[in-house]
Amino acid sequence: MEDSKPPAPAGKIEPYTHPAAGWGALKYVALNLFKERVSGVNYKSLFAQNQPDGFDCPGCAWPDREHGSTFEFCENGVKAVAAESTSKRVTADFFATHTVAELLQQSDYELEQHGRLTRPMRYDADSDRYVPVSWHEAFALVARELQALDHPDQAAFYTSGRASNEAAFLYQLFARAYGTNNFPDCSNMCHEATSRGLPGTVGIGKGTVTLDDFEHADTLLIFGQNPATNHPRMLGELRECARRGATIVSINPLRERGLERFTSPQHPVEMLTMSSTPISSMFIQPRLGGDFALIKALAKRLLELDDHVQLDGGKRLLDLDFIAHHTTGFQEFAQDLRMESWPLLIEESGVPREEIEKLAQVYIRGERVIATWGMGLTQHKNSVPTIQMLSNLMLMRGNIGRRGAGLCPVRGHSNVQGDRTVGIEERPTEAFLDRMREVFDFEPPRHHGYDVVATIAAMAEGKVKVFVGLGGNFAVATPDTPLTYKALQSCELTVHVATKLNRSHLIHGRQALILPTLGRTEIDVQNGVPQGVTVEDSMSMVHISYGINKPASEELLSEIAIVSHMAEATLGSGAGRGRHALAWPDYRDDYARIRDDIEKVFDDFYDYNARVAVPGGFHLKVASREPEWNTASGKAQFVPHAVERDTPIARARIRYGERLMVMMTTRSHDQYNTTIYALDDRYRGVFGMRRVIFINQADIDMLGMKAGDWVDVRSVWDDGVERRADGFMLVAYDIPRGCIGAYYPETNPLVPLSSVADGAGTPTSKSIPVLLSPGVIPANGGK
Ligand SMILES: Nc1nc2c(c(=O)[nH]1)N[C@H]1C(S)=C(S)[C@@H](COP(=O)(O)OP(=O)(O)OC[C@H]3O[C@@H](n4cnc5c(=O)[nH]c(N)nc54)[C@H](O)[C@@H]3O)O[C@H]1N2
Ligand SMILES: Nc1nc2c(c(=O)[nH]1)N[C@H]1C(S)=C(S)[C@@H](COP(=O)(O)OP(=O)(O)OC[C@H]3O[C@@H](n4cnc5c(=O)[nH]c(N)nc54)[C@H](O)[C@@H]3O)O[C@H]1N2
Ligand SMILES: [Mo]
Repeated sequence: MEDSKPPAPAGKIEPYTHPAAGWGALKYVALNLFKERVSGVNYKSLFAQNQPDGFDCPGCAWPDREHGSTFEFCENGVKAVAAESTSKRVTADFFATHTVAELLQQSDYELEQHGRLTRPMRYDADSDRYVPVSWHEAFALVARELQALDHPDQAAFYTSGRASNEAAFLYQLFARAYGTNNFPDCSNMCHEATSRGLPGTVGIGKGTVTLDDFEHADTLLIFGQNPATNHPRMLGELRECARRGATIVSINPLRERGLERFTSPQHPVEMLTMSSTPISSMFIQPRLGGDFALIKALAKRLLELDDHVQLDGGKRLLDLDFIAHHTTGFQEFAQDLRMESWPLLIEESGVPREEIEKLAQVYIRGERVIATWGMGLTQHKNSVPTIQMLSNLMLMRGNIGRRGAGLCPVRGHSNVQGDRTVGIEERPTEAFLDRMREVFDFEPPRHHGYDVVATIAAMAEGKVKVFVGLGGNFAVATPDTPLTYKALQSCELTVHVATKLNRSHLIHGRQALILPTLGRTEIDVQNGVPQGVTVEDSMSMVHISYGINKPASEELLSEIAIVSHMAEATLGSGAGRGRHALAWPDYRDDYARIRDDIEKVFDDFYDYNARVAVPGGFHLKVASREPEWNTASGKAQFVPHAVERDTPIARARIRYGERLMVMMTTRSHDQYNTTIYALDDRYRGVFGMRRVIFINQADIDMLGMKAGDWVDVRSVWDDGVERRADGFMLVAYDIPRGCIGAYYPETNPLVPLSSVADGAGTPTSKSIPVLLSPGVIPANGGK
């Protein structure tokens, strides 16, 4: 008889009471380096991160202070570098001893632990194993499959945001010369709502601030972001702001500990005296997706207060001069605000009126306000209206295009912004395509292509048959997991350019390739000359990055080499679909030539090679910062929006009452998107496990359960498909009623493919209507 003792929870819950970073972070860094067996020579890579002559940190897109001379310590940057610098290897032997079916049994965490990929591999159906393939054969296979398609739109080219400007530019050149605009990319799941929302208000889909503005801001509104985990270096900036006396407000359903107090590892005195700096002085906890109503309420309150001072003859609160000279649409917008109902805004935001009024006072007192935001604003149905409403609020007091003030979307992947800038865009503008035609002398496809969600649907319907991934983990990062798996498995060919093994390599098409590549930390020599690649950070600074570590294997090729070989094999010199031979070998021999051609397509990259050679690089022009408005009217636009009442969530709530929960899916402290480094989420007090649900104690009571109980989760979506994820432990947490939080990617099976942000197509990963029912502890204890 088997031992029938039920499994015990794999970890424990222990609320965190210390400041963010500090010694805790240092301890974790040491543990990580040990676990990854980072060798002595590779230690030095930690100190070359974000240095003028080092590499750009592959962690997040937060900018650096002039790529400063001191080592900018960042716990999660170290984890990202350690993960890439690991001495563990996935060899041909490894694949020979594991079938794909066996590997599929391993968790994402276990797959990550095998280390770096070392040589190209091809899937062999007879043995259900990956077997060695030569680079030459691999490229020939890609070419054959692409050439065999009836139409170029039967292929999709995914990009994850680590690809450099050079790799991304070549990739889009290849796919467009081949004949498609099918560019699903991670930004479709990330800041797409920002990229779609801001052009309609300020004329460009990017942030308007630089680090210099942080030095001058007196008020910072941090919406839906967890910087202590996802952008740790941002905390250093916020620390300086707080010490200068700036007011920092955190607007987040969770009171993230990392925004409360911070001990800066950069400041020895703070470390030695175990002291810390308070960061946020005000915490507003809207309900999930309630930011739209909250921001609209702030705008309405501002208008009301302005009416009052007008009557009293006091100083106006609206920046009338700015509104008159720089904007259009204010009258209609103000009219809509006046008509809006207070009770509705309060109800929808989940924030009491007194708090809204207090926050409005903070906003009004600010002379120079920066609003930052992350995934908490971008992954909802109403994300585009929310971001436009935030832009409206900022325009009312002229807080855009002025020193110390502005919009600051905080991007995710280290080059996700740059990839978009250089053409990874499924909806390209005519002007850009015209330029491509002029410079490269071929007719690029004009009709728009598929984004992430459309690509999955198209693969599932058999319309896309070849999937190429330049980095990332498409199968795991995307919504509706079982459907996405089926979609990928119905492809003729799946190709992944990757540094480490992940589940996407195992959820493969009829034929499949894993093409291992150099990471950003590694030396990339072409023709005997070390090559640098360039990236654009979240504040539009472009700089060059040189790897310093010895490559993980001699057989690795750079992403640029892989893309150019695929292109050359597919398009040939005039053969295949390409009507013109492009200079593929020249590009891979000398990356400066790619930059020369980027400059020909995009005017703002003038003198590209010269300007990135300067330490710290250069700032790419952001018109709305100047301020110049690239909108139809030539001015910034106020855009009114109504509170949307008949939503799937509202309908589900009518049906299920208070049992209906809205779920957000977020990152733990020890993960990088789908890469799970370890099983802790230190600041939220979760250790050794990931299958948890953060929930209000009153909701636990309402369900007739207690903290520590296990539940199953089922989505409420009216397409008849059952979506479920089972076995999560309830953790009582300070989160608004009716809202729950859990980690991504475990919860992705719950996100319906058709649940997306209006106008952006982003999966609504932060607002999924779900029901909880009693469940049992999983065999692995909820790891
Ligand atoms: N170490 C590490 N760094 C990373 C990443 C990583 O996984 N690990 N990922 C990178 C990537 S690609 C990205 S996009 C960024 C992501 O960085 P973040 O934008 O910080 O992303 P999340 O971890 O998803 O956290 C979202 C935050 O929004 C809050 N939130 C959720 N819903 C709402 C809402 O409706 N309203 C408001 N106001 N807040 C809400 C959550 O409580 C949480 O604090 O980080 C990047 N950096
Ligand atoms: N439910 C839910 N889903 C989400 C989110 C959420 O908050 N909730 N967030 C969304 C967001 S913001 C994003 S950005 C996506 C992320 O989606 P992706 O970008 O697809 O996922 P990552 O986990 O960042 O990709 C990690 C893989 O990239 C490969 N890799 C790492 N470095 C390199 C490199 O230098 N070159 C190459 N070629 N490969 C490399 C490794 O093989 C690694 O396994 O997920 C999205 N999905
Ligand atoms: Mo992201």
